[in-house]
Amino acid sequence: MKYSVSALVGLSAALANAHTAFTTLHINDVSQGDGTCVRMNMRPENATSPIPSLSSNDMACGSTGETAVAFTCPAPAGAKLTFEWRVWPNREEPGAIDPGHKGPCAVYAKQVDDMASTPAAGPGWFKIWEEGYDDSAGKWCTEKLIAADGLMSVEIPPGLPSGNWLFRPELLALHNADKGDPQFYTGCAQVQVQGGNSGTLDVPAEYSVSIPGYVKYGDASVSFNIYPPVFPYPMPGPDVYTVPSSGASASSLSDTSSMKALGGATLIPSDCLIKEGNWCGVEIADYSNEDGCWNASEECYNQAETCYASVGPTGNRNCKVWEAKCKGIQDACNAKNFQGPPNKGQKLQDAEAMNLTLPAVNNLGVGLGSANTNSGSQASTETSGASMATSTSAATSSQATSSGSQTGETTAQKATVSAGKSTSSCNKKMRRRRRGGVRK
Ligand SMILES: [Cu+2]
Repeated sequence: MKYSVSALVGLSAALANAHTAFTTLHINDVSQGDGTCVRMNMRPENATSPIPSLSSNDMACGSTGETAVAFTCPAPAGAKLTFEWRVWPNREEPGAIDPGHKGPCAVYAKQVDDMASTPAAGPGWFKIWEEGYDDSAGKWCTEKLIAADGLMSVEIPPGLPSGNWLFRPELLALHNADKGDPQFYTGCAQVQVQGGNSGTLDVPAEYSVSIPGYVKYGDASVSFNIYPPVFPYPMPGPDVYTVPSSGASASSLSDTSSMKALGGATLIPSDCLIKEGNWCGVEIADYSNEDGCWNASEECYNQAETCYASVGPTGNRNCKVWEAKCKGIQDACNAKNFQGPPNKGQKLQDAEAMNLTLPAVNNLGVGLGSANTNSGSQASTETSGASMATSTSAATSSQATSSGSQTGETTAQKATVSAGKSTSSCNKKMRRRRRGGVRK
């Protein structure tokens, strides 16, 4: 029973179209692992393609996004979420999105009773952050995203009730919008908010939308000509909804059962020796004789096969790490060392670790961190946080209002694109470039 699984599965190369995909979720600056808790298009051949139609259910969580992934990531109420976008989901090359893809960004949220079975498509979505065109910086949101190495951060509104949530980052590329081809990119993060309000959030009707349905062909926001643009740009979708921080908004307090909050959600098992996407490798049972050894080897390779079969466009690096463990068991069996498993319970080295440094979220409506320049972003003001210390004046940028209209402002959630690191040079020492907060 010697065989190698990696030979069975070729990692499809692909995707040189310079589109983009949301691949990786970070919670409070900790990467959850490529693909973990992330609904993305699992078909490698078009994983980075835009959503084919504005009326498609794919608009909710991307193509194949109606299918839940196995794991849901826990996050404390008010946590910082960072969404990572890549041209090459497997990091084969760096880049967030082709520079020709200019347009706005947003993040939506939806509470789901059952993570596994509540449809993503349909009603219940509201916008927690957006940014369009920043006049003062002369940049679209996507341009700032590129400058931030594809990293976009928002704060979970502290007033959100505990429970299962889908968080949906969205990019819109407008380069062909005037020709009837607006290109949306999206995906969803499966998150279980913990320690928040109880009950269900009542989102006022004017802020609550269906996806698909919240934007239609012909709308000004998706027909906008960027060559040359005539501002202001009308943002797609509803205004950002500011979630009240108190429990006042938590309407029905009757159901506080934590069981319901857990509905359909499987958190990452604590006994994972290593994880790839939404697969987790668990230790092989003890054995003490020859048969047991070979059975253990086989069980290990079976897990490897499951790993390779489960991977999406982000790759299979950790499946290979797991497979090396299996090889170790096999080698021990051949050496007639029938006690095992070797290195029992030892966590395996994560081949995906990238040592990113994600800057703090800048508060309330601040858009993508626009470097240390004066570019400022959205109007919002009440930013806080260290990097913002100097920024006092508020709605300086006149355009904040003109361009993004309802962008951010006081409403939006803390948001910024963190000045992250290149997603590509995973093995290199990451640059320590850090883009501070927005200065006005
Ligand atoms: Cu594209």
